[in-house]
Amino acid sequence: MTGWLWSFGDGGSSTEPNPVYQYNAAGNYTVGLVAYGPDGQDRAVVENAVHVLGPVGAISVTSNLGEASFRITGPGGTVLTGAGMSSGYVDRPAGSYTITWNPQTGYVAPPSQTFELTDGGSVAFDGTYAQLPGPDTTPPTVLSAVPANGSGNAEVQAIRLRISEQVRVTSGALIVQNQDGVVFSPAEVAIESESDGTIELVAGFTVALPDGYYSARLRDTVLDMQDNALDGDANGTEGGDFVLRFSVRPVRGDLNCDGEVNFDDINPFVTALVSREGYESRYPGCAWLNADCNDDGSVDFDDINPFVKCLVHSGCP
Ligand SMILES: [Ca+2]
Ligand SMILES: [Ca+2]
Ligand SMILES: [Ca+2]
Ligand SMILES: [Ca+2]
Repeated sequence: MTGWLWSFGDGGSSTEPNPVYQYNAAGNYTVGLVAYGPDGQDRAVVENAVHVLGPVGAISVTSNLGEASFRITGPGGTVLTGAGMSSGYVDRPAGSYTITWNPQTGYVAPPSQTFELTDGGSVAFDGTYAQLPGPDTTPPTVLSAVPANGSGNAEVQAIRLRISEQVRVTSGALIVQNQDGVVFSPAEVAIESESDGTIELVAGFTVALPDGYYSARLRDTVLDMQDNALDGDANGTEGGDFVLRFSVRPVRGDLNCDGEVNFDDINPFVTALVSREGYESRYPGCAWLNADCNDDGSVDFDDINPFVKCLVHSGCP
């Protein structure tokens, strides 16, 4: 060979046999070579032989959703698409990149974001899909009550019911009555919301409830915000009143909680004598200590004769 002519695809050329050439701009270049010798010339052309990278950086994409997918537009209209919770791109030309998240059923897509990628730098897109609330199919339930179900109380001026979620309470939904069917209407029914999402329904009376045996019934006309009816009977399906039984200053000798002391109290008295637990489960709301007819703080066989006296006198002396 006696001569060489290189063309580098960007207008540059060289006649060196083994030239070193520096490109000034990123791109794909076609390199050609014409070699001369005593017998003529040879020509070789290699298209896209050189890929010159410009200033580059890295892009990472993260999201909170496996089904996530996105589209990134970059300098010169380049488009990157991807999916999943994590993607990465290297050697991306510097410039402005904008991500657009595709919609996913049941979610609010993250907002679009734009970042400037600098040479040697990196940008990180992070998108959070927010789940749309699904329909509420869970009925509200009563979690606890004050006074407690089955308790005897010195004084009751308010009934407090802890309910699992926000509800709409219509008038007449809470009915409080004593053993004679006398209805006690609360002066005020207030709802107090707690940070854990539960609420407390407070029925306050202007004066303490008179002595007696009570039932407080919260009817299943109480609805949550999606119209699911109260599961007051706690059987897991909506509907069913919640019933609370308690007593105020119970009447000694009245073991069946009807406000009177008579022969109907004999069987429950025997039950109370045998087992407090058995009595309280059999007569919820009744006070076990009503069987303490000699007033010594316990229920035992010493109460039998005093109980008989109470029976005879239709009430303990
Ligand atoms: Ca609900
Ligand atoms: Ca139910
Ligand atoms: Ca009775
Ligand atoms: Ca006793």
